Amino acid sequence: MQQERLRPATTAGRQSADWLRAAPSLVEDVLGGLLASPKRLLPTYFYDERGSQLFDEICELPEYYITRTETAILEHRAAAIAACIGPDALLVELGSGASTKTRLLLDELPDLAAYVPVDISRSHLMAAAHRIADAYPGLEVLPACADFTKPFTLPKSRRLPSRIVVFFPGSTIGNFDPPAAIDLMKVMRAMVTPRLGAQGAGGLVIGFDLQKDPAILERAYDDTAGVTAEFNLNVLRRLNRELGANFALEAFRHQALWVPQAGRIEMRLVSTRRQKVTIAGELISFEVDEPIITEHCHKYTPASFAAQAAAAGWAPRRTWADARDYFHVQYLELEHPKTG
Ligand code: AVI
Repeated sequence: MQQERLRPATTAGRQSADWLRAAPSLVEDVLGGLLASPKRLLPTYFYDERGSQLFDEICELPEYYITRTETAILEHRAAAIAACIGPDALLVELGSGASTKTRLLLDELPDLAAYVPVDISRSHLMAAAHRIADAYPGLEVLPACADFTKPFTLPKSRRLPSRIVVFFPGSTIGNFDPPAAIDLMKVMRAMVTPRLGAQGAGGLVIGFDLQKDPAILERAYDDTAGVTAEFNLNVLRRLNRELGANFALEAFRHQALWVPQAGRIEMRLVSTRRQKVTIAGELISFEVDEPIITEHCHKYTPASFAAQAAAAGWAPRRTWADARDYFHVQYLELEHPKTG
């Protein structure tokens, strides 16, 4: 983990999905995934420069209700959420990206001990941290460049915090399969256990998407303008460029499929013909209609999310929903605050 003090940065900010860039070894992961059955690619690989732009466009699409809905909840409920966070807290945002939604909370938290945006992309992290520091002159901003799926050291604030609260919006938790999501929520639990002078038991403010009419879900991931299809196919373009692969993009089609038994949307790239592709010297064969699974987007019921949270030691305390009950923002506390 590298800790950063603020210094000038120029790159424009983005939405909060930079954590997905944390790829240890592209060749090994890609070959391992494509030689497996079914074939898989990590969603990590979506987020090259173009993929990041396309994700920003997705967030604005009429069919992609997630960003808009969560933002509306935060706009309306910021004061109540801030009351749960309480005075003098250290607020840690995971995968902070442009820290756009965070401002809604910061507006209601004038006495925060410090704000710690955490992101894997240093340029985006520093640019966003600067903008926040400029907009909130009294706030100590302590950006941390880290892969938040692994434990890392939290920076120390000048003022002693009363407690540590993690903010994890965007339904990014849904991109983790249940065991990995539980592990991540355990990492969050460890993050908020009393330390750095913080005496009080910590908390978590998290956004998660709910199960709903499959047609609405499938449209959110297969929009009429074809932006999500382009976002999905862009991963093959990236492999062609970075690994010298020879994917013919026109020989794959985008698919977003609701899988009810798993409670998730599966994004896939489906081979439209029998073909062979060379990647880093390896030949990969595709049958007609054979898919590569590129992303899982889990959708929860209130009970399924509570069960996942409980498995990681978290108990829900307050929940805020939109009028259609499409999305929840939830405040949780540790079930056993003393042991963390
Ligand atoms: C980043 N993540 C929360 C998005 C989602 O909805 O699962 C990624 C995405 N994939 C396709 N559209 C958006």
